[in-house]
Amino acid sequence: MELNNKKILVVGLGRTGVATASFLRKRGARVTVADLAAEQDLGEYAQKVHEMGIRLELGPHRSETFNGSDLIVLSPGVPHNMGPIVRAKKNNIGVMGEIEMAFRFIGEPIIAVTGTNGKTTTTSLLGEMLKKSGLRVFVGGNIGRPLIGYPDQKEKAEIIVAEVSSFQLDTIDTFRPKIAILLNIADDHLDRYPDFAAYVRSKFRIFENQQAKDMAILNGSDPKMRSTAGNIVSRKLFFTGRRDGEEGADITDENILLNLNLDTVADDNFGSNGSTANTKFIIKRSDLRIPGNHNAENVAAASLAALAAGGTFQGVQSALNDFQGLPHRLEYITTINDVSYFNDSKATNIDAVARALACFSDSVILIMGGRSKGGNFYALAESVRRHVKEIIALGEARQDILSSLGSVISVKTATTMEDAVIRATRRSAPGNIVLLSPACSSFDMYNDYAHRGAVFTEEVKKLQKKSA
Ligand code: UMA
Repeated sequence: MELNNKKILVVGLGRTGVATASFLRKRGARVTVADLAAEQDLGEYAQKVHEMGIRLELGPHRSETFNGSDLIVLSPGVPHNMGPIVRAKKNNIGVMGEIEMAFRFIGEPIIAVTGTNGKTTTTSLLGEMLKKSGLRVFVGGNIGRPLIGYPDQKEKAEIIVAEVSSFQLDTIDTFRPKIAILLNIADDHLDRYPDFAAYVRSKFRIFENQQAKDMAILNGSDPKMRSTAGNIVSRKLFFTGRRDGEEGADITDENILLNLNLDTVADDNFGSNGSTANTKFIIKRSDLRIPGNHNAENVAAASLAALAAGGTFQGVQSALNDFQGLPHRLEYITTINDVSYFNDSKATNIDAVARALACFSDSVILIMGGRSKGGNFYALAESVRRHVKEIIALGEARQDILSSLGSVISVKTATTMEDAVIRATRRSAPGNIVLLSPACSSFDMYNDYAHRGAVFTEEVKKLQKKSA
């Protein structure tokens, strides 16, 4: 793809915008970066673009700029169907997302991971399994490290592991992962998609350019995946809900049993791990350091992909022995007066909260809320009835939570995280759990989910000091 001297517009100036602008600049493109925000809100990103001597166009997007470009590259946070982009497409101006651009400059095989929940955990774990198998790996994508940064990286990898979001899949064209994992699909991002069906279609695009010798790793218990699997041309493995004669994994209360034909997996793009056909491996769930059935699924999917990509079972096992989970995902903070505090700030949709609650047998005081993404909070009624003692509702969605779940359980509202943590603590008894698991995005009160999780943790630590 020729970029030299091309007039290219990068839309959105976050991590992706900076990395894309730098990539294009190095290849001689004439780059402009456009962002809706004001300079003071773009902080170090604006500074980096200035340092590269790249033109920055801030404020409302201008159709003249879009229409006057040879190519437009979108950041994931920029809706691909907004007016100026639709008009530019009508004028035959090429539009692609950052992962599509990156794919065209990456020769190494890519394993892509998507799903509503568990993407980052599975991506990180898979990266570790391959590294522990002695392979050189680049882990990036939606995980926070744009894929477009890889081609200019000095140390070359043997395999790329990329977390991809539905937003990123909306703007692909030829993106073809050798192995694609779809973990699960539940209500999310309904503030950006017209309906759930559109979101599901977006997720399935991860398989659309795969060929017969590529591999799809799917959730066999999900009827949506079962019914769509027939349209996927690549080889299919089911990491749960495997049926007789299928390759994949079986998850029992005690074990994860992996069952795949390894000798046919390795092709010229992946190394061979020297194993033979119909190989079976057993992972003991008691060895896992991340809790819950949802994490067993993440482990099963990552293990299948690692073995298929030339990793070793020793590498898989060694990564599992060390992997303690990621911050803001059911992260244990501390125990005060026999009440345990967990930060699950990354649970930004309803399904993620249900998965978190299912991990606790003790009564939970649940702090939830933030900016609603259009989901229906009442969908939590059953898990709330089973696991929750009281809800403390916070942020813009607090009244919505109160009216949706107030008939199921006691719901109190709070205005700040400090207030929420204090109220939750007052309501707790020895043996209870205080869990922040919001079911909402954080942007009404915080920069992002990590900021929200950090504020929660700080408030819990303050309490701990007081009680010491
Ligand atoms: N903007 C415009 N015009 C618009 C919309 C937005 O100019 O119409 C501007 C905003 O003013 C802002 C910029 O776009 O300045 C932000 O772009 P961005 O959100 O793409 O920011 P990045 O920092 O590049 O982050 C993106 C992903 N963000 C989103 O998908 C919303 C990050 O995922 C990802 O880690 C990063 O690229 C690196 O690949 C975050 C995320 O929340 C963590 N992802 C969602 C999820 O996991 O559920 C999908």
